Parts: sequence; C-alpha cells; structure tokens
Amino acid sequence: MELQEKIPVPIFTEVDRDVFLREICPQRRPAVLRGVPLGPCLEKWTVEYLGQKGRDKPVKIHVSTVPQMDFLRKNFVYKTLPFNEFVKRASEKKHSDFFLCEDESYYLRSLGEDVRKEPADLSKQFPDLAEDFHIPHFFEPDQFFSSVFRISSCGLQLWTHYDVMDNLLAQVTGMKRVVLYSPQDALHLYLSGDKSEVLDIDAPDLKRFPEFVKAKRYECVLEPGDLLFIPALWFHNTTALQFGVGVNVFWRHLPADSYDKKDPYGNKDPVAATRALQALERALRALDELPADYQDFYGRRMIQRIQKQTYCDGLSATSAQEDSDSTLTSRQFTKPG
Ligand SMILES: O=C(O)CCC(=O)C(=O)O
Repeated sequence: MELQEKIPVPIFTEVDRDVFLREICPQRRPAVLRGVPLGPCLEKWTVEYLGQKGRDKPVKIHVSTVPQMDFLRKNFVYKTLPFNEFVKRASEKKHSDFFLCEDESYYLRSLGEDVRKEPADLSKQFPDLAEDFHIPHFFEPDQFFSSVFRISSCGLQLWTHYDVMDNLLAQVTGMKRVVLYSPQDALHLYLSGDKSEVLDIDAPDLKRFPEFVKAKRYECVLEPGDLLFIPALWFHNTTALQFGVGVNVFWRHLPADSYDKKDPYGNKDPVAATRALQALERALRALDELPADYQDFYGRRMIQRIQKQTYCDGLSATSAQEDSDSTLTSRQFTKPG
C-alpha cells in the first residue's frame, strides 16, 4: 500500500506571460509549464558543449558517497573542481578520478561571484552558456533575483526545503522527479529551519515522523524543456532520474523591502516574519516566568489567537470576525480576567 496518495502537479501547455500572470501565478500552487521557449540550450547543452563553453571556471560542488544528500547530518563534502571536469564526472556513473569513492555523486548549485553577498546569475558566472538559455519574461526585470545552475548526477536526491521567493525551475536536459508539499502541511514535515528532517520521503521512519503521512504529496516528472513553477514557501524535494542540467530562476514577488538584504540564496525568511518569530521567542521567555499550568493555559490561548488572526482556511479571519462573540481582541487577550 502506498504511504501517501500522489497528487499529480497539473501540466499546462501554451503558457505565455499573460496566461501565467492571470491564471497560474495567482493560484499559488505548483504547475508544470510545457513548451515555453527556453532557447537553444535544449539542443546545445551536451556534456561536451557545456565543458567547452563553461571552461575551467572553478565551481564549488557537493560530493557524496550516497545519492541521497542530507544537509542536516552533512553526509557530503564541499569540493572545488573546474566546471568542465565537474560536468564530465557528474555525467558518468563510475569515475577514474574521484574524492571519496568511484561511484560518488555530484551536485552543483551555482553561486554568485561573492558567495556571501551576491546571488547567482548565469549571465555573470557563465556568460557563454547564459546566452543559450532564455529566461521566460513572466516577471518585471527589476523583480529578477537570481538564475542558478542545478546540475546533478543520475540518482541525486536533494533534501526537502522551501524558498521564500517565487521560482521557475527549468529542466534543460535529463528527467527529474519533483515531490512538493504545501506550506499548509509545514507542521507535518518536521522542520529544522527551512529544511525537513524527513530525508527518505519514499520510506520515512514513521516511528520518528508519525505525522509525515498527513502531508499531501504532490508529484511530477520534469522532462527536458519543462518549467516547474514553485510558488514561494512550497516545499520541494528533487531526484535526478538521469544526469541532468537545470536552471532555476527566482524573482521577488513581494515588495523588494520585504526580503532580507543579506540573502544570496533566496531562502531567508522575510523581514516581517523574522520580526514576528523574534517576538514569539520574547513571548515564550515571558511565559517562562510562570508555573507550568499557567504556561499551558496562556500557551493554548496564544495558539488560538494566532490561528484566528493568520490561518487562511478553517478558522479564517473572516469567520473569526463574523463570529464576534468568540473573537478574542488583543485587549481581552493581554488582560485575561
Ligand atoms: O533542481 C534541483 O535540484 C533543486 C531545485 C530547487 O531547489 C529549486 O528550484 O529551488
């Protein structure tokens, strides 16, 4: 019996900027966009061509003895290779030159020139390859944040995580399975920061992660030329079914000052969310001054207050307002009788 029902991610053809902005983006759900023109990269990006055009530019890569990479337990090492040597190794199953073992797995997530400050931008790091890849103009130029190479060995699986910006993942060569979970299922994913602790999503340890089965599993297999729209906050886990080259493009869909300015990866929480989380920590420290039964009482009331104010479904803001008798105002809340 399958652990979780697989919900297919819908596939849309004939999507242009207008259709994307009117019908797809506002739904805030993942979508596969098939047949959007991505440029000559689809024909040109062979291993040989990538090596010739990317030359020996040094790239920092993840190398692991197993294909399932685990960020939380760090079962991989960072190494630097010339881009052409990296692409050659990532495309082969067994390596004559290797760091850890002859069948090690490789993964590149390209970085900016100044890794700590600058987001990755294909046109700056790989100008000769960038001209082959046409970024779909589904957002305004000033919303552009980054374009990132994602190059993986066959079988490589990247941990489940979320990003805070909207993102189009373009699969240029190779097939890739992507499993996604809604932001509303965050509590079933056992988060540590922006990553899920559930590494093996196909055979999870249900003794450690009993709630995981409650998360709805959305799934698609990307083919060369497909774009996957990953709305901000949607969790995603990728598995390369073949050696593959992808580019993902992030853009700011919230006002620019909502984002953390020191975030070259596009995965730091928006500044208002960070402020709210810090305020929560302060609130919890205040509750610590009380005996356990009082902490329990006020903790439950805080949860209800947060649900009423923030949840989009169930206890929605509207139904909370309509049901004025049961609405806790902030005064009632802060001055309990
Ligand atoms: O394609 C991958 O390997 C990972 C993609 C990803 O994490 C993203 O698009 O944000």
